[in-house]
Amino acid sequence: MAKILGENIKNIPWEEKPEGCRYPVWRYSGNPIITRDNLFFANSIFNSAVVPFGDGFAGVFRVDDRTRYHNIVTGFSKDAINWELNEKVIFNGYDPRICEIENKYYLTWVNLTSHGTTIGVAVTEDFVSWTQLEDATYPVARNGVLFPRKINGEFVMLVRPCDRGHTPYGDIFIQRSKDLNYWGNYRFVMGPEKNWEMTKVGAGPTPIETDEGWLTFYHGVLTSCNGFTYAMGAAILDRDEPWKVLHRADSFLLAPHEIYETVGDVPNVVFPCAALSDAETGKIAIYYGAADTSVALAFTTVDETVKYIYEHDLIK
Ligand code: BMA
Repeated sequence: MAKILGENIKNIPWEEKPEGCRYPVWRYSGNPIITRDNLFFANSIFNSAVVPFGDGFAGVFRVDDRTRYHNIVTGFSKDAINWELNEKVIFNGYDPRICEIENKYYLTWVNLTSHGTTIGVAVTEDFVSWTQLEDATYPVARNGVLFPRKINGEFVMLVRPCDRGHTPYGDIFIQRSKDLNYWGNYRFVMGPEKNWEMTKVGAGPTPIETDEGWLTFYHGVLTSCNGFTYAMGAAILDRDEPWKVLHRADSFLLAPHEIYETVGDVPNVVFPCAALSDAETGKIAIYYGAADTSVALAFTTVDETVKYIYEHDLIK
């Protein structure tokens, strides 16, 4: 039995695993939970992230508007399923992640510069006023994901160097910082291994601390004759030296199979950006972008996922 080392979230959204389901991750029956209808100026709302906040939840949402520009807005929810999104754009850019560290909420996102994308960083305590820090990378990088606590006194971020386009390669690296200003101590974490992720991999939700290591969901990309297919994998990283991959599933845990994942602005995309986890019950709720069009929700438990990783472990 693996154990989550973290907070209890009593009101974590949840549905039991459907009878007969043999997979470690199952979808919410009401998917997608957020669509373009949540904001009048949206072409699409997807690749978004949420955290517990107050007695409910807060989130940061990718809204591609009707000029097809990339914006990030905030939103709030009592149950983490029904969301009120704000019209106010807090930053331009895309694929936001949100991470609570020592009672502050850190937003990392793909920041747009004239030289290519960087990892933007901003901090808030209330989701209303934000302080933007220095970018955490030079161009070009995407998928910057912070760990939810300092490790050996340092902030740690997963990051994916890339090119200015729809990068045909990509490995996950780690970088560390004492002050969220100067970053260094870069280490390779992992690259593509199996066919389903052969083109590139990138970090997903904030890693979840367990007694087995950091449970880390990520996306892997396959190039087929019809373009990219994005699916979700999982690995367990060492708690003290998280660039060491202890275990890693050889196969995806969630891939585009449902209609809202296979049909949309970019077909065949499952892009996880956040996970809520309840230490007491081991429940995990995963938020993912579906087909670059909407936000969907899936469930697992720490036991289901860790068992699956061990049974399909590509680390010998
Ligand atoms: C990536 C990012 C993601 C997107 C994916 C599929 O490069 O732009 O935001 O979901 O492509 O289009």
